[in-house]
Amino acid sequence: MTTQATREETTVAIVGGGVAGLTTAMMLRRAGVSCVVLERQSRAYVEQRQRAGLVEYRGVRMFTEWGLGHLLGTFTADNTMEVRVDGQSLFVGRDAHAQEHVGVLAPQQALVRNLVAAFLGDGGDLRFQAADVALSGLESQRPVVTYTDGDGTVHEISCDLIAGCDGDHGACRASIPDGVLTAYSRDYGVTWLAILADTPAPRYPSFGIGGRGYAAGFARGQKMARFYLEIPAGDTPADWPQDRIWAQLRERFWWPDLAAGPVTETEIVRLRSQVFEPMSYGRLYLLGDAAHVISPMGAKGMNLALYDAETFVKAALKHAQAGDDTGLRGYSDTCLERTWRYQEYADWFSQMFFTRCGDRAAADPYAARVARARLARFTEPSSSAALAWGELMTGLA
Ligand code: RFL
Repeated sequence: MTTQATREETTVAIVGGGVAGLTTAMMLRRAGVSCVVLERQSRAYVEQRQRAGLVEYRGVRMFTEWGLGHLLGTFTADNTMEVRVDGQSLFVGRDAHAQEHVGVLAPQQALVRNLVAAFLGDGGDLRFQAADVALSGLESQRPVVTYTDGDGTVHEISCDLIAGCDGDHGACRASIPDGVLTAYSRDYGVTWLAILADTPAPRYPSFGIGGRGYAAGFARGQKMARFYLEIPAGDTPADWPQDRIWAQLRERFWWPDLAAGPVTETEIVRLRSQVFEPMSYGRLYLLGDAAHVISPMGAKGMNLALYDAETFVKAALKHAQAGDDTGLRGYSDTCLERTWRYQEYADWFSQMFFTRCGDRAAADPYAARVARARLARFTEPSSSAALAWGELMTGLA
């Protein structure tokens, strides 16, 4: 005997309850457009998954414009960055423009937690542990999303639009027929150990580059920090016990008294970037990591996901409220234009820090000196180079 699926209707079916999906849901709800969010994981899981930490100035402005600024918290960032090149400290981002347009330190899991609470508190429809999400009829006027809930009941949701917000390994992009999308990718050949520790972060976002290897450290709260160490490809977290982590951080930052604290999480991260074009197919629109992954060197992935959400919502509102599909037709081009500008920033940053100033500089000493001269240029407050850096940091470029 086959079980009959439960049939439902909504305007926008959102697959994935990460930052892209939840921001989309919250904005649609604010505008009075019905939506359902389907998230594969449990609420507890998504609320503790730690990744990004900063919503840049442009993102803060966007949240504020939508009346959602309170969801970001009030822990403002300082755009100053300290770069220790073979132990010599350089400061970037101290010009007036960068200092006036600061972002907010909003650990991704805290932002997700706040979005979940706000959406549910507002009566929003968010379903956790939605298994086996599948999409059909993408080229029709009413595509369908099916999933199985925790009790084994199969649900069929017919909708106007699908927001594919389910990350790089989700079901949405995989539902697009072969040959439609083109993937553009870059692997930097660099592996990081991403570390979370219960310890106050360095005073400023900090980088250690030079002959001793790469390290970086960022605040994730008053007493929580994210660190990165470049490590040999093939290493596993087991190769990096706590003592070795702290010894290497102190060495690469040239900072013998860097305070240690309990390491709570380590993860291997490969530095890569990837963009899929176009970002839509029929009635399916890809948002955030489902469409593009950006090297974590740029620290922009979460921010890009937020802007995709706003672009999609504005287009969906025109569709739902006025039957006007011009925004939906332009969605992919609008997002790709911004995505590639951010990719360029992350690529430039990665090249400058790794292959030029970094420990591989020995392979090309001329390029290393050129890169260090370029870096020094950004440290001159009020120079146009510093202004350009500030625009990229704040998201205003
Ligand atoms: P997410 O956050 O991955 O959310 C996708 C959601 O979809 C769910 N899902 C499904 N749901 C239903 N059905 C399915 N079949 C599903 N498959 C997946 C998942 O459970 C999840 O809840 O994607 P989104 O919303 O596009 O957001 C993108 C950001 O998460 C990502 O770009 C950033 O985390 C990248 N990133 C950083 N970005 C920054 O802006 N600044 C940073 O400092 C920063 N640091 C980082 C990062 C990413 C990292 N990782 C993952 C390598 C640091 C790290 C270590």
